[in-house]
Order: sequence, then structure tokens, then C-alpha cells
Amino acid sequence: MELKSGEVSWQSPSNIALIKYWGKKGFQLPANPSLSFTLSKSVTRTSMAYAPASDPEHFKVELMLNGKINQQFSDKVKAYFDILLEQIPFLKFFDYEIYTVNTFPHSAGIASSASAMSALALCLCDMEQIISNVSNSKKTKFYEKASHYARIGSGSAARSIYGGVVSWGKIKTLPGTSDLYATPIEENIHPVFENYNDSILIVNRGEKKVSSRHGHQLMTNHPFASARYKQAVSNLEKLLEVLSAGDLETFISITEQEAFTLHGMMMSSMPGYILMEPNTLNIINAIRSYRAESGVPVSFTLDAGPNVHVLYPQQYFQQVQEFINQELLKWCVSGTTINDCMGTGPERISRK
Ligand code: 2P0
Repeated sequence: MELKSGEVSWQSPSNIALIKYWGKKGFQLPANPSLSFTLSKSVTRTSMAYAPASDPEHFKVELMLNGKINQQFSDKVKAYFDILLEQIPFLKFFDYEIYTVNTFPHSAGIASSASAMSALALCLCDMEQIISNVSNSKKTKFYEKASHYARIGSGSAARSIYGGVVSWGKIKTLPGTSDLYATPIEENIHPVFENYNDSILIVNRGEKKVSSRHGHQLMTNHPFASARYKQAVSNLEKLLEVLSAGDLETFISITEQEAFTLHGMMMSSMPGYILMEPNTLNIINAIRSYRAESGVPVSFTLDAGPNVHVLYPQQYFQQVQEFINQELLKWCVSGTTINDCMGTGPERISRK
């Protein structure tokens, strides 16, 4: 092992879940499998510089978000590294300066923990290879490990390690899947889902009233938990068939049911809470009416927040943009939308 200074950098995207991870078991393991597609433009760029620690028992982590020291995130990453020490013991022999920027605004309805934790996990895997002098470990194992480290930081981040359609969680009918890390679904995706669009409509930029971490905890004694976990498995298995057949009608019904179930679980937790807002419902109703009238296969999903992800095939881009501009923008904060689409996954970068 070489105690030499160095720097590693990765860019990693956020993702949008179609089958939702909501509820945990054990330590950071999912109570049900989930499936997402990885976004393209909404990315975090992270550079991690490391240098031998002056005091390994109290190694330091300093994180700069958009050029400014962020104490809250520095502490969060230090706590994350402390947890990882069991798996990466050399971490404590270094101090860290982490420079991170997001290409999307904070609290914009895009899961920044997914892009941030996946970028950091990839940096850790690169550093691990450099420190332990293994330059040619198998590529698949590299990503598997990165997904495992990312999951420990934030569950949904496990899926951002890969591009395209990605599942996380053991699925009996899908060999190679695991609760420990995500798996890309590379085969059998119908061309209609290529570059599938996700236009994110910002209804509210504010901090969430209830964090996802707490929301997951509330699933532990939830009266509907076991039925929900069964539904997720069944929806995921059906969605895999739908993705391969290009069956947009069933895609829409499954993904919209998943969004409603996620928020239904929140409302029926003890205590219950509501993250949707009146304009979330206005947008959802307008999307459903427009779809019925125009026949355009546009649908919605929701993350753990009030903002609406509008999903549609690439060929309908112009039409849906017109619909958004004419009918939906009035319900968005300062008319804000972010047009993203399915992307190819993380990339190793160099610091600019
Ligand atoms: C998902 N969400 O599958 C679901 C759907 C939000 C709604 O995973 O505690 O930030 O860090 O593992 O991943 C958000 O929760 O939770 C989430 P932690 P995470 O994307």
C-alpha cells in the first residue's frame, strides 16, 4: 500500500425510479426491488483530492459544494467514510478535500443524493485501485463495488452507477440481481424507450417537510408494508416484460400506480404526511386529460416530493413541449422545467 497523495474525479447522473424503493431492511438494504432509468443532464461532478493524514485517528474531510465549504456535507461524508472503514480500512490514513458541483439546482425534484453519492463511490473505487496498486481489476467488479459503496451512502445512488435501465434488489426471476448492489438491464429494451424523456416540472423548490430517510423508517411498522412489497415485485416483473415489448399503455399504468402508491404510503404512515401540493394534482390531472384527448403516450411519475416528472418517448418531444408550455408551466415555480432524458451513466473526468 502506498501512502501517496492523489486525486480522482467522476461525473455521475441522478436517476428517476419507475418502481419505487420505499422501505428498508437490515443495514441499508431494500425491502423491495426497484427499477429506474438513469438521467443524462442532471449530474454531479466530484473531484476527491487525498493526502496522507497527520492523525489517522482523526482524519479530515472537507467538502466544497459549488466552490464554497459546506460543513453539513463535510460532516455527512466524514460519517459515511467512518462507516466504510470496515470495508476500506486505508481510508483513515488520508485527509480529503472534495470539490463537488451539481449541474441542476438544489431541491429541484432531482435526487441529488443519488448523483452525489454515486460520484463519490466511484472516486473511492478509483482511489482503492491506485492505493492497492491494482490497475486491471475486472470492470464489472469495479462497478459492482461502486454500486455497493454508493448504496451505503444512499440507497437510490446504487442505481446511478449504470446508464440506461437499472434495477436494484434481489429479483428471483432475474439472475445476477442482489440487494447489495444494482444491476444494469442492458438487453431486451425496446427502441421506443431509447432516450426516453423526463421533463421535470418544479412545483416547489423548498426543503422537504419529511426526509426520505425518515419516510423509509415509517415503512417499518406500516400496516400496508407487506402488500406494498409484494406489489413492487409484481410490478417490476411486469415492467420488465413491458420494457422489452415496448408496451407503452401498460408502462403508463404501472409507473403511475407506483407514483400514487409511494405517496399513498406516505399519507397512510403513522404519522401520515403529504408531499404532493395542489399544483402537483393540477399537473397530474392535466396530463391525464391531454393523454386521453390527444392519444400522446405521456405519463408522470413522482419522486419523494411535490415536483412532477413528465415521461414520454423521444418522438413526441415537440408535441409534449408545446403541451407543457401552454398548459402546465402556469403551475410551476417561476415557470421552471428541466428537460432531461435517459442517459448512458457515469464518466471518469479530470478536474477543470
Ligand atoms: C427511489 N426514493 O426508488 C425512491 C422513490 C424516493 C422515492 O430512494 O435513506 O435518498 O439515502 O437510502 O435513496 C429516496 O431515498 O434514501 C428514494 P436513503 P434515498 O428512488
